[in-house]
Amino acid sequence: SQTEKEFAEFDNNKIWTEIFQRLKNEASLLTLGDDFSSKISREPQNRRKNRYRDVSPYDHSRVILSGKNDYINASLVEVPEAGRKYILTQGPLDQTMSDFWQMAWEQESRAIVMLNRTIEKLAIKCAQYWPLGADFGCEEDMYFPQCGLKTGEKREILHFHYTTWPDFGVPSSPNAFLLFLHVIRQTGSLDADVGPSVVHCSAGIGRSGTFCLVDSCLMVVEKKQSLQAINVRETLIHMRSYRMGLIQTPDQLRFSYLAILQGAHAILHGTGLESVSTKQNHVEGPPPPLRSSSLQQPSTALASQDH
Ligand code: PTR
Ligand code: PTR
Ligand code: PTR
Repeated sequence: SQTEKEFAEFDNNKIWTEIFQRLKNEASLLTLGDDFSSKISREPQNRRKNRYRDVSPYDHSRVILSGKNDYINASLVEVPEAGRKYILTQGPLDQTMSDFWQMAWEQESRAIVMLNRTIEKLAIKCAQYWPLGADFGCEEDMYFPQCGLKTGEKREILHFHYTTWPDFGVPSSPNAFLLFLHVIRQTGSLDADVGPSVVHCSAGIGRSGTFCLVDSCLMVVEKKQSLQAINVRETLIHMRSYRMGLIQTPDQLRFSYLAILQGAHAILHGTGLESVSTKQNHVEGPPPPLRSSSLQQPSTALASQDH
C-alpha cells in the first residue's frame, strides 16, 4: 500500500523532518484566507481563556458555549470519511474549568480523552479539572455545570487518561497506544450516534492531533477493509483546516504511520485492535492493567480509567 511504501521511503531516506515541514506548508497555504480567522480567540475578554498565546481555535470551527460568554479554546474537528467528529481542546485552566464541563455537557460528550499530565517538566500543563478519588463531597458544583445541577439530570462521562505520553514526544509503543484506543472504542464513546468526545492534551494540538489522526485512518481501514483507502498526509491536512498545529513533530507523524500500519494489520489480519500484541515492539513491557472506578454523585457519575 501507499502508506507502507511511504513509511519505508521516509525511514530509509531519513526525511521525516522534510516531509513534516512540507505538510505544514501545504496546510498553511490552505488556511491563509479570512475563512481561517481566529478573531474571537483574540478578543480582550477571551485572552485569559487561552493557555498559549500561539494556539487558537479558528472561528469557523470553534465550539460555542451557550450564554453570554460563549468562548472556549476548543475546535470541532470533522472527518466525514471516517464517520468521526472530535472536540479538540487545550488542557483547562483554573478559570476555564467550568466552561470545559459546560462544553462537555452541552455537546453531549460521552468521554473525555486526556493525553497529558497536569504537571510536565515541572510546569503546570493543565488544571486538576476532574475529581481525584471517589470523594466528590461538596465540590460538585466546582466541576459540574449548573444545567445538570438545576435539572437534576445525571450523565455518566468516562475519563480516559494516558499518563505516559510526554509533550512533543510519542507513546512508548504503538501497541500500548492502540490498546488504549481499543478500550475507548469499546465504550462506543467515539461513535457517530453520540456527542463528540472531548480530546485534550496541554495545547490540544500535538498529542490530540496524533490520537485523532490514527483513530480516523483506522476507521477508514476498517470500513473499506483495505489500507489502500487511506492517505495519511491528506487526512492530516484536512484535519488541520479545523484546528491549527495538529501533530507537532516529525516523530509524532512517524508514530502515527507506525500505529496506523500496526492497527491496520490487526484489523485486516487479526481479530481487530484487541489483537495487537503487547509483546512485539515493546520497549517497556505490557501496559499496566486498567483501573476502573465508577463514581457516583448527585449530578453525574464519572468513571475513570487511568492507563
Ligand atoms: N493552580 C493550579 C491549577 O489548578 O492548575 C494548581 C494545581 C496544581 C492543579 C497541581 C493541579 C495540580 O495537579 P497535580 O494533582 O498533578 O498536583
Ligand atoms: N507555544 C506552546 C509551546 O510551544 O510550548 C504551545 C504548545 C504547547 C504546543 C504544548 C503544543 C504542545 O503540545 P500538546 O498539544 O501535545 O499539548
Ligand atoms: N496508572 C499508572 C500505573 O499504575 O502504571 C500510573 C503511572 C503513570 C505509572 C505513569 C507510571 C507512569 O509512568 P512514569 O514512569 O513516566 O511516571
